[in-house]
Amino acid sequence: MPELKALIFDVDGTLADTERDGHRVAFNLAFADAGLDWDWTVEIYEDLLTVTGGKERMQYFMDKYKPVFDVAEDLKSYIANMHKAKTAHYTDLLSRGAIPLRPGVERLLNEAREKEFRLAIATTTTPENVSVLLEHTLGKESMDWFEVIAAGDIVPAKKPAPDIYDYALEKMGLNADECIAFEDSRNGILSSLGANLKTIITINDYTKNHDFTGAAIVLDQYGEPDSPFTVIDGDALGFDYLNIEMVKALHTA
Ligand code: XBP
Ligand code: MG
Repeated sequence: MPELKALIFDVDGTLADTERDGHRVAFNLAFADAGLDWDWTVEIYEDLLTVTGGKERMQYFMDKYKPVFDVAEDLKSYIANMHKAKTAHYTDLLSRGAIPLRPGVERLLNEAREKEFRLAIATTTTPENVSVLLEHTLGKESMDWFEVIAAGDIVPAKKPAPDIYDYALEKMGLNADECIAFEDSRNGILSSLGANLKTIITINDYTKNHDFTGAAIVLDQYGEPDSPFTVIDGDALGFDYLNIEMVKALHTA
């Protein structure tokens, strides 16, 4: 196995728990702006999360839950406009500090930078959403920590397709076996494994029952030196919080 050179992170659910109290809330605010009484409850949103991409998710919702809903204009541009409003609400929420990073994320990123690992992001969310999260958690300069931020419509086929990871690898000029991916969901791991990347999973409330076959390890969180992770599946190789030594060991294992 070649030496580990880069860490590639998913954003939603992995860096931060953005779905329930961020994206979901922003979708509902955009629906209200448009005069719609649609309410994406915490429960319905679990089903909606089977589709990645906000525009694609709205289309799926209409097809499944509002089959008689009709708009005068072109449906694609109707969805695109409503999605713009959703992004505005989401960035507004996050710029007010609504969502923190998950435990251990900041520590792991700092350690990776100290040890000169290369960093990238591979996500289906809109680029502005990544910037606002990073700026309001790690500071403005953290945008420069990631040499590639592969996000949103930059590739036509979103996760579970491997395209977004393939894109990040190509931009970095690295092979999959020189990198490791960090994910939280079934669609995420299908995408990263599809790009031949070893993948470390941290679960959250929405993804705790997902199938993570093929993961290097499944954890509840990265943990901190004084607050260990719980192993959901796999061998933690004697570690009790995720640091670079453990990431390297999982990459070689
Ligand atoms: C993230 C998503 C995104 C966000 C919404 O999935 O599915 O669609 O929920 O973002 P992953 P946009 O973590 O697997 O990348 O509304 O900006 O599309
Ligand atoms: Mg995710």
